[in-house]
Amino acid sequence: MKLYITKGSPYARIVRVVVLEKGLTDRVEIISAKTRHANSPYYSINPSGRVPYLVRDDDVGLEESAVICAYLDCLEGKPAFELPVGDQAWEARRLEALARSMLDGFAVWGRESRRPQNEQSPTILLHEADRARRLVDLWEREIDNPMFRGAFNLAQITLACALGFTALIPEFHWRPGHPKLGDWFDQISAKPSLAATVPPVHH
Ligand SMILES: N[C@@H](CCC(=O)N[C@@H](CS)C(=O)NCC(=O)O)C(=O)O
Repeated sequence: MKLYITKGSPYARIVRVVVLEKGLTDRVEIISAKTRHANSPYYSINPSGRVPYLVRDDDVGLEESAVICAYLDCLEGKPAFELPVGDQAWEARRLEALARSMLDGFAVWGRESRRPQNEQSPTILLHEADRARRLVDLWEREIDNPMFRGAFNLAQITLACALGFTALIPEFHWRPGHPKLGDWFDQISAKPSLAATVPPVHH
């Protein structure tokens, strides 16, 4: 199988972490794609131009990190990232969605702040900075949830990749006032699958 990524994409990182956690490195070839570039050859592979994108062994392509993660998790019939049972399933879904919501905002902010200055929208930058501040305040409370202490799960992976992406938004200083979230992030970042997929930072 082929997994198209960019090294900076936090969504692709979520899938790369699952590939490592599931021990699938021999079955999944990781390929860097050229995204956001007129006439990129990648567009003939994935017309949406987005990463992550998994081309399965039967040549069918899959978009969406959550869909690709679920596919890879079930590939060898021993899922490790399935939802827990009962009420905990809703808690897992809620927290994964909340982490993804924050990540979606960070992604917009990061993209906007990397545009040439004369193309940046001050309105978008302010909107995303405000959203980010509200959400890290919320996460400072949510991080006490037992879901973030137990076995590695997709809510944890999504949150770790969201916070990891802030290295690419140097104007966002989220650590002050959020000591529990900072401690959690430092601890989880030591996991080999996260350490191996840290986004490169160019300033
Ligand atoms: N909801 C998608 C988001 C994927 C996404 O936004 N990828 C960005 C990189 S972080 C991308 O490929 N952008 C290229 C483009 O928009 O042309 C997922 O979870 O996989």
